[in-house]
Amino acid sequence: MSDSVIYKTQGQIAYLLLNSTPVNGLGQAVRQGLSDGFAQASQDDTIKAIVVGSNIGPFCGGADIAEFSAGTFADKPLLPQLFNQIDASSKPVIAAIDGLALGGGLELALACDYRVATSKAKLGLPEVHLGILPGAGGTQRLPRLAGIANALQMIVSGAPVSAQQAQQLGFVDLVVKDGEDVIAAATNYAEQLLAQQAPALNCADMPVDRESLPAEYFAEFRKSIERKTRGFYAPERCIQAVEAACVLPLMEGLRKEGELFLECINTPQARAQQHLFFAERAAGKVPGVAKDTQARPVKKVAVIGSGTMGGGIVMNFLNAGFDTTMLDLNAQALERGVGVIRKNYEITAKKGKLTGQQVEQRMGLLTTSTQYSDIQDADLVIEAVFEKMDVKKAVFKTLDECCKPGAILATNTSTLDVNEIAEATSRPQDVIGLHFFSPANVMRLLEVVRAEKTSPDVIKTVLGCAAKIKKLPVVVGVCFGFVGNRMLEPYGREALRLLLEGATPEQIDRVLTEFGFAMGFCSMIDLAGNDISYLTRQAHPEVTHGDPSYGALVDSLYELGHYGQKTGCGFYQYSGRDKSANPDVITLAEQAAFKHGITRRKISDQEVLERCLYPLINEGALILEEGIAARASDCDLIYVNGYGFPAWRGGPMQYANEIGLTNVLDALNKYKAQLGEYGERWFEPAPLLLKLATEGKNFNAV
Ligand code: T1G
Repeated sequence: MSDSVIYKTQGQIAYLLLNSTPVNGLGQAVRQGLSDGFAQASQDDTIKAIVVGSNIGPFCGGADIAEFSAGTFADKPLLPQLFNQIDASSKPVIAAIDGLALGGGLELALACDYRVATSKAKLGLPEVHLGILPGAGGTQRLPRLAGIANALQMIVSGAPVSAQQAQQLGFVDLVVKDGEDVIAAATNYAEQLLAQQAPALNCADMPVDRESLPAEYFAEFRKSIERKTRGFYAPERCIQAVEAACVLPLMEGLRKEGELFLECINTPQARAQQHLFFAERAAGKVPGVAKDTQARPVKKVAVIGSGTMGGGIVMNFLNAGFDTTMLDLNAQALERGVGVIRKNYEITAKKGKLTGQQVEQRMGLLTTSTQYSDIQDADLVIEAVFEKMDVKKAVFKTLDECCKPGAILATNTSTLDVNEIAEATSRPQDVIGLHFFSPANVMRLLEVVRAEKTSPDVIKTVLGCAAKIKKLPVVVGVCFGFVGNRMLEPYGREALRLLLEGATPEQIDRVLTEFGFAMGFCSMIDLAGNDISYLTRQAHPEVTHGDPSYGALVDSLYELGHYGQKTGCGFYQYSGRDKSANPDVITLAEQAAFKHGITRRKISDQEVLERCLYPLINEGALILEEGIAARASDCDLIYVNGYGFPAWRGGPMQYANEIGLTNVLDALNKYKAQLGEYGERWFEPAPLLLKLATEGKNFNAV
């Protein structure tokens, strides 16, 4: 028997202990070990009960996700058959759950007769987050043990429950204190069962309480999740599987589950979501930052600037329990900033997501000051002042003079050169960019900008802080716009150019939202403010590469004071929550087209999509060539978590992998040829894209 599962006996009890770091993933070796161990225990007449547990701590993190893309998840023994054997066992099988039982890990436990768990254990079926559904009995056994409604909620949300909740829901029999030896507790439980001659239970004999739910229950449930699951394939299949449990006997229900599982596993969505799973794990591995690099201690945090970004950044650290000082030279602004933070917390409390006590606890960690001397002992300082180089340099010069040695000095700039800011201090090795996304207390993404001299332990430290404030850090290099805004530039350029050539804001936004973006480009720029876009371009004229038509429509709107939502008019007109077309935009587009000698024509939806997305992808390839991003999946994480790119497509680079780099290349070359001088200027394929497409490879090869 492989050492992936340890088999041992004690008296009349046999133990199958999963022994595969890091999370007992149910790869082929573990499946084989379980199958062999179970067969041995079943055939041994001296054995009256079986305990399934872990030899490495966490019970089981589920199927080995890496096997899906490798195709080895179908190597025998198969999980469903293995769990059916365990479920049908004539000897009671007890699961001893510590830490976590997720996916196939929970399905293994559900196939057991009884479950003992430690109080800190997390139990869940997160498969829907991987674009699949529980494929080893979860959709059939959980409804029998916890009821249809609870099972449906757990399976479609993918959210875990605590051991106590699982006990209330009926699929955990005993909860023991955290830290208690769960194997010993399961052994006691098994001995009690044997003493009571308790029967082995078989899920096949357990009824499903369909009658307890209204006839339209599933229809209502579908409606309730429609908006948030738009584009995802798996949620509907999860519902169909649970519906099957309501009408089919267990074995037929399991067959139906298996069919639906295979339907999901071969979808672009499943590939995309599993790509993002591993992308998040890979993002934490930063070239040049050794695993054993020591992080610096961070207890006290200071944020310079009490505006929208400053306040949002402060809230992250208060939420995570850090002593946090908000500094602003302007006392009124500071007072206003504190007021906004408290108001935000009170709104959250009104929604029942925070208690009054938690609001006061967070506000209690907040200190304000107008004096830099008050933050000299801060371990981490984050500057969030006006986006002007001389303003930022002045702040960093002051921080350099007043902050203690070893303090990390971070800038929240979204466009400026972090190397230049670092050189304004005598300690550039302690300077780093922390680019939060607005609203900073909500958006999960954190672009960590590594400057030329940023030291590895500074990077290690901010990655640790990011995890504590529940952010997803992605490390990028210094260039204009870093990764996110730099890739957004060609996307926005093309959307604006297409408006001159004949598209409408409604068409552009419809195509992009139908593609899956949370918001179309014209609505997004109206939200962010056309003035910001105009002023950023004024500060960085080099982005236009001498193209006179570049951003012409934004210039016209800016000159008219049509900044977007903030002025009630931009690409659309706004009155309150209502948004309507702004006919002036077409007139302004016609005038700009005439001025720049652009022929207006009917634009197809396909052209809108390709011209907005492919240059963005192409810019991603340039970024990879320059080493500004360490891997293509980092670009995907940035777009999915910071720019509303649909997660079910896995990000722009994964999307390119899915449609084929050759198709992206061919389309770029097509527009390069079709659009004359403009095409020559803006549709040159990146050498890396050309190379990979020519070699028949994709961005995962980088
Ligand atoms: N398969 C393969 N590798 C896994 C894994 C898994 N299920 N879970 C974790 N890893 C790796 C991960 O890539 C990382 O590797 C290391 O373990 C530590 O993970 C039949 C079909 C368990 C809560 O969705 O949510 O069962 O980067 O950094 O923060 O119905 O990992 O070190 O090389 O995340 O402590 C369902 C997925 C599978 C759970 C631990 N299960 N895992 O979090 O560490 S589908 C899941 C997690 C399934 C059945 C179906 C988390 C975790 P490396 P980590 P962590």
